[in-house]
Amino acid sequence: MRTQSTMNRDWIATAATLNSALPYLQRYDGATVVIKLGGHAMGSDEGMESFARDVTLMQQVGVNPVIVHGGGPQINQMLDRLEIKSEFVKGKRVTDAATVEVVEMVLSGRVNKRIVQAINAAGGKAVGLSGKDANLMVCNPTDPDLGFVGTPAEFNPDFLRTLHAAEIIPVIAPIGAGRNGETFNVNGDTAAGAIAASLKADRLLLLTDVSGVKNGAGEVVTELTPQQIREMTEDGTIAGGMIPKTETALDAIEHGVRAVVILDGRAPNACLLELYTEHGAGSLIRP
Ligand code: X2W
Repeated sequence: MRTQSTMNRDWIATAATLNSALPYLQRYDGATVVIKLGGHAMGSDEGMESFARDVTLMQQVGVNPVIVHGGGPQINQMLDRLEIKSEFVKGKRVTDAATVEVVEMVLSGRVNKRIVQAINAAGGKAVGLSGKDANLMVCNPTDPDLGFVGTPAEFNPDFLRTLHAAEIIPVIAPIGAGRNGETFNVNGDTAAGAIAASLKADRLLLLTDVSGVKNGAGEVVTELTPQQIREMTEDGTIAGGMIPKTETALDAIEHGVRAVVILDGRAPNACLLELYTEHGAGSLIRP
C-alpha cells in the first residue's frame, strides 16, 4: 500500500519546478523555436533520448519546434570507411561529387532517422526531411573551389507552418536542392540560421559542445548584443570554431530572428533549462 510518506522531497521539488515555470510556459506558448543539433552534441543514446523528450515536451506545451541537425563527425567516419579524403576550408567541407553522395546518405539517412525515431519514441510526431523536400532550402553554389557546397537562397516556411498546425515536428538535414538538379552540402549552422530567418523564429538555439561565448577570462558571457560580438571578434576574443556560430547568430538576427542562444547540447535538459528557467543556459544574443 502506498502512503503519503512515499511523497518524498523530490516530488515536492518537481511540483515547485513546474509551478515556477508558468511564466516561461506562457511566454513561449505559440513561439517558433529552431534548434540546431550539431554532430558533436549527439553522442550517447541517453543524451539523444533526453533531447527527444525535451523537444516533445516543448511541443506539448505549445512551442513549435523545428530541428535542423548537423553530422560532421558522422560524415567523417563514413568517408574514412570508404577511404575518401576530405578537407575543410574556412569551416566548410570541400565537397566533390563522390563526397556529396556520402554526405546526403549520412545526413538524410542514419543521422536524420536517429533523431526522428528518438522523438517518436518519446511520444512526439516527428517527420524527417531535407532541404530538397517541398523545396525547403533551394541553394546557390557557395564558391566553385568548394564544389557542391551550397548557400541557402529560397525557402518554404509555409510548409513548416502546415506541419506545425498538424503538431508535427520537422527534423531537417542540411542538404539543399540545386536549381539544375544538383545536391548541395550546407553547413549545419548556416542551414539552421537561414531556416530560422525564413520563419522569423522567436529563438534559434545552437546546441554545440562548448558552453557558450567566452570572454577574455574564459568565462561564459550570458547576454551579448550583436555590437559586442563584433567587438569581441575584432579583438580576437571570439576565435576559431566559435566564429561560424556567432556569424550565424548575427545573420539570423539581422534577418528577423528575435534571439539566438549558443549553448552546450550535451548538458542535461539544455533546451528546457534555457527556455523554462530564470537561469537560462549558454550565451543569449539579441539586439
Ligand atoms: C557540413 C554538414 C554537416 C555539419 C559537413 O560536410 O560536415 C559543410 O561543411 P555539424 O555537426 O553541425 O558540424 N557541411 C558544407 O555541418 O555538421
